Amino acid sequence: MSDTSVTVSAAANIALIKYWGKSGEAGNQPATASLSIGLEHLRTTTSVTLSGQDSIEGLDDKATSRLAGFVDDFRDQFNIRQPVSITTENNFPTASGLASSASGFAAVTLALTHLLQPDLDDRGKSRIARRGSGSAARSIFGGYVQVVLSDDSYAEPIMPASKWPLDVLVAVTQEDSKSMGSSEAMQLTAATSPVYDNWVASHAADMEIARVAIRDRDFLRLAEVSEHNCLKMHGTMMTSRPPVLYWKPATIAIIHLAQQLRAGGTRVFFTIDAGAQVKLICEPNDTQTVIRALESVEGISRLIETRVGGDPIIQ
Ligand code: 2P0
Repeated sequence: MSDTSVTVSAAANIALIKYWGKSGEAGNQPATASLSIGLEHLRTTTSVTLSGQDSIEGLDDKATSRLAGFVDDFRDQFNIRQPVSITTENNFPTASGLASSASGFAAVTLALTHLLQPDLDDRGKSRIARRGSGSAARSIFGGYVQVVLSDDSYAEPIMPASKWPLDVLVAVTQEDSKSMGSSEAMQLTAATSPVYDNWVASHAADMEIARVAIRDRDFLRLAEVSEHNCLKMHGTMMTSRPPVLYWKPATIAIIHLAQQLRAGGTRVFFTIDAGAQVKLICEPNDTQTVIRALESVEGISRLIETRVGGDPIIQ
């Protein structure tokens, strides 16, 4: 770390209570709150150096222009003109429902604010990251995190990972890019699904149940509300016109497996974001049982093992 250069590692997160839908066009203002867990080992590492001219390395053309727009927006907000060189790298597959935009925009936000706006508080950083991607507001923090809805929504930590260490398995069932990006799919859902309004209206109740379950470390309660909220989000997507259907056969097979395992006493539940991958949240004593059970499922190309965590690291 120096006054002119910084490297930041920020982690991906997965929402147990989902953000799906925006309340306005600008700044990714979410229509719903959300509650997430940080993923300790799925990270974006971003270096920012103050330089004579802007440059971005490590991303494809589409992601590069999205990041360039974000950097311009950041400078406009704070009336800064300083050019920056950015290099960025993910240690997990991008654009397949593994939330690379969350860790990516959180990492660049933390690096830019460190160098150019060092007095900004965590809430301010979270708001900036949200402008890059709604889910990035949450990756400013590790552990258990919630988004608070306001005129300028932001995330805040609700419990550190150390207070309730859970394991997370990511079953990759699709290696290529998902069929439709999140922003476009959200817009389509809000405009055409007949159950979208109900999704928004019933959201606060799910948030409250999840918050209490986390406070009480009540695994079964968190499992029930998380699976319900996930299926409700996907039901809302699937009833759009045209439908947004991300799942693969293996996605459904893992849903059944998780429910069977839990009925037999194994502490596991599933969640699925905008993609085909299934994330399984397990109590550490049961993780090996879940891994063995997954061996019988066809169509899993990779299993990533991680745990709740993901505090950002500034070097
Ligand atoms: C979430 N997802 O809460 C939800 C659940 C996917 C399903 O946030 O348009 O990349 O950049 O704000 O954050 C993925 O969407 O969307 C997402 P934008 P983002 O994690």
